[in-house]
Amino acid sequence: MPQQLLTGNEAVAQAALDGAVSLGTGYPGTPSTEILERLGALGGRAQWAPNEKVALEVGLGVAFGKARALVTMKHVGLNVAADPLFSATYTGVDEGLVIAVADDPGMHSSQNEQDTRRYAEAAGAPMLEPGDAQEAYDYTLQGLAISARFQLPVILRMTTRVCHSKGPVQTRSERAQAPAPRYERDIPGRVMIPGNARPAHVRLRERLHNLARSELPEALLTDTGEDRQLGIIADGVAAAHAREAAPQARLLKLGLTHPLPIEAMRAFTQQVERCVVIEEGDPYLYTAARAAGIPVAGKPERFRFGELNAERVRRILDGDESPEPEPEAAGKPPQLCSDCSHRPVFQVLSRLGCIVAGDIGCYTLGVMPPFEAMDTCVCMGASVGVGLGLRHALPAEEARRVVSVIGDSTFVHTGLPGLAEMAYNPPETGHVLLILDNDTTAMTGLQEHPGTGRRLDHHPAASKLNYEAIALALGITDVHTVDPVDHKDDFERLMHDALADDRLTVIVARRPCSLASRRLAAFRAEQEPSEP
Ligand SMILES: Cc1ncc(C[n+]2csc(CCOP(=O)(O)OP(=O)(O)O)c2C)c(N)n1
Ligand code: SF4
Repeated sequence: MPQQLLTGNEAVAQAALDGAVSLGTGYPGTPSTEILERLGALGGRAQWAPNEKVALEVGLGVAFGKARALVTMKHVGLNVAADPLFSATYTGVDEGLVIAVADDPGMHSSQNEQDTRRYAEAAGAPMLEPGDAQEAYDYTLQGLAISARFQLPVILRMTTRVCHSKGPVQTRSERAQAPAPRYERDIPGRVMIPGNARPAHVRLRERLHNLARSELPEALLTDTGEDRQLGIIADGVAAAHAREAAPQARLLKLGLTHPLPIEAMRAFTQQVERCVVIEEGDPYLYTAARAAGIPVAGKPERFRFGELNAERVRRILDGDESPEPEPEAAGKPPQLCSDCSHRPVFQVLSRLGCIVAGDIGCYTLGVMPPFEAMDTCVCMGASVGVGLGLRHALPAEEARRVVSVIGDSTFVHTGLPGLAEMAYNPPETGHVLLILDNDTTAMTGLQEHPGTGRRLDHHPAASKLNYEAIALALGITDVHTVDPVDHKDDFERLMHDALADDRLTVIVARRPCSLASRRLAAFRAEQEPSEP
């Protein structure tokens, strides 16, 4: 079998290709972004969706058409995609659909450390948890097979370490044969009106039950070590930390973590004197085990936060309550690039004393000194709604200082419905929406989106969104475009006038991200035919 040195993300992409996935779709988000980029680079069909909800819906459509799909996102993306997820488990799928979701324990690049395992349980989706690159490869293929066999979308739960750590991966020598797509009508199974959804829910529970009773839960666990005194139950990368911290212990490593192999867990605990559950994030395995009456110990609350490592696992196993060493002093805080087009914007917002309902992207760094010009940042797209709420609530003088600031990728992702709300329920003082159009999704590594007019591979797309036309179409008449770098004074005047006026205004501050411009120029130079 061929062997390659791959990160977990690269392994998922390779498995998608080898497993005959006909379409990969998703929305960028660290630590998941490279999966689709790699799939595209390997020659697979990979495309960015405007957001995770749309990505999952597209993937579901592919699977309804009896073809295989991979959908990728970071953990918070699953919040956006939760609506289709909870019904996709009811409708089921006709072919393999794997949803790769990357959690970020320790919040290296995220606003929270939510645990995707809760979603698998809540939505009733089977879930696989790789602990290294090889398992990322194997479980992606397993996920496609399980999905097709039990007709359910499967969640592949990754974490930052698994996504980004490299390891040797044995890959298949032959690619799977892609199934022949075709449409088979199934109205009761696909149209989730209450009369169809009620039996669909029963069907979902039966499918999960069948999966739990199949050979798979046992086949996907490993039971290693001889020790009869200490047993450890672990999942994902936590199992590797546990093995390092307690090489002598008996270790039950779970691959399928929904539905859980509860009876195998029970039998395991009966063969050891003491059994401890080692898991990152929420006490998901621990709670399930205890609810089933399985006598396991868990971890103290403080280990719910951040990533685990061998030393932290040792502390859990030893009941060591001494304070953990302070993390090494963080390096220089992140800053906007010196020639970033967001800089002059935040200088102006700071000078005008704005109350800034902010959003997520490079521009969130407008919160840092010297600007300190961001007052809220909740989740992608929230700038518009939060800004409107502040405008509704505050006394007029203060309300007139409120501006919503959103990046171009974020505007396309979830800002658009906010703009509809702004047009529909305008505050008495009006409102100002500032779209920072730097022609890229900079924060996650310069990905394309429907507003750049380029596809994932940077070649021209079929269309390019026109934000000004969208605002006009929604009924907002005061729409401006300005380059905040070359025409900073004009930008400041525009902002000043818009805030003073009680109208609804959209200002598009358009200036490409300097890094993205350089990368695009290099890409175009590469594409030019070389001289004979
Ligand atoms: C639901 C969700 N999906 C993905 C992400 C990851 N993410 C954070 S900001 C961002 C977009 C940034 O692009 P843009 O709004 O254009 O701002 P820029 O970084 O270019 O300034 C993405 C994809 C996230 N935080 N939340
Ligand atoms: S990558 Fe682009 S958008 Fe991000 S800080 Fe640098 S110049 Fe600004």
